[in-house]
Amino acid sequence: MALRNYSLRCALIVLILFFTTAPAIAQPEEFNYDESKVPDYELPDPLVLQDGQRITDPEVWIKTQRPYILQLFEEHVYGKAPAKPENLQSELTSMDHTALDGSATRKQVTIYIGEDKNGPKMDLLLYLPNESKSPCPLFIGLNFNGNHTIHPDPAITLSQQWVRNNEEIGVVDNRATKASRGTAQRRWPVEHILERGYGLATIYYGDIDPDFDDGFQNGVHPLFYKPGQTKPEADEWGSIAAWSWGLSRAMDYFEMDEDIDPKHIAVMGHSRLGKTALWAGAMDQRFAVVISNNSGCGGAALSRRRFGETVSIINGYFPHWFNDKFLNYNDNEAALPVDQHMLIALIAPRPVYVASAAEDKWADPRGEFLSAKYASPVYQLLGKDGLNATEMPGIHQPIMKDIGYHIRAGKHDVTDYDWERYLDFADRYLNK
Ligand code: GTR
Repeated sequence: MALRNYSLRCALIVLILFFTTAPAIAQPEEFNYDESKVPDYELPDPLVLQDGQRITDPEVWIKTQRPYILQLFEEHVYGKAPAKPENLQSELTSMDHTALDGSATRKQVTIYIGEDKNGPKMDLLLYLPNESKSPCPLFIGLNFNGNHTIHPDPAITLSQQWVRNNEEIGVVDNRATKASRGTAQRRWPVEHILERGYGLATIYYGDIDPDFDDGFQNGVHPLFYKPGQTKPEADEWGSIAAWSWGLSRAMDYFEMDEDIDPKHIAVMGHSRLGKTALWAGAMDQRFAVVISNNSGCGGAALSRRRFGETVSIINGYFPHWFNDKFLNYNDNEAALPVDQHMLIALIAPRPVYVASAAEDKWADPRGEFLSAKYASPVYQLLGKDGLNATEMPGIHQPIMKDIGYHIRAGKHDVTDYDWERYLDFADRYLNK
């Protein structure tokens, strides 16, 4: 990693702790919130081939350009992840048809990544609505602090994994306690999602890779090292790619569970997990709908705008999120062969929803909107609408096209307003 200086590293650890425990994100010095100071920039055009020719045939996008752009993101941004392991095993650890006052079936499933059951594993929590069609469509989203935080339901297994210390949510010595139960329920309107006819699946993202920079010694990465390898190569997967890869492993499970309709799955994520949802949706076309909530830099926001969080800031705070090649673009965004509108374009023609929050300037709401806008020509080539808007809409004026977008009032967060839009958006495609 780029940061070898001890005191710099200590300062960063303090900052990371602050950033990841504070309810709202504070910003460091040296960032720009002034639209008039956004530098001039030129975006790579997703519909121009390497030889300069413009694509007019959807087949050329599908067969040539899409794989090429996907590989650029793998190589320069998120890193290459391994294929699906052959030895993936899952085990139903509990099932209750009378959960949530009888409205839901709760399943808990452990997905073992390698052969060794003491090695990395993901605990998947599922709530499926009893009163709706089966197999059911569902939302999957990774959570920040353990499955037990999304609902006070005492039957949810309390995570035993490393969790970032935070007394406010009952985490002591990096372990969850009973006081952690339900502490994130405000962000997960479980009953309402079920009432609307969807199941909900969630996994603690730290099951896949604990979110701190340990040189990739824990989590899933070491399982895939070649003999003698001790960390990913410069173009191999960082943590975001690993979390996304974990979502695909959950999808592998959905394909085997008769109660779930694997063709009608929406992947949703907030902030770093919104970045993750976008990358999962780009990599894995089995996700039918992709939702990015306040994903910002390295998510929906255009890197070249350098508004709020920049590539060098994010690589400085979170050196493990992207691959090492992404460090080449610190304060050097123009050299990137991609920008984030191309990430959204990779999801085409599947519906994607980008959501911003007005006070979340760190995530550059306008940059998130512009990505959605500049991805639209690819949707149009494939016979879809794209965003179908040239100007940024006002607050609480959602756009519900094949690319959806809204900006709501308030801070960096997931609110009921956001979920209501996602459910409406999903109804257009998943629950007909
Ligand atoms: C911040 C980071 C953002 C966003 C956020 C989060 O510290 O700068 O890119 O990912 O964390 O995930 O909550």
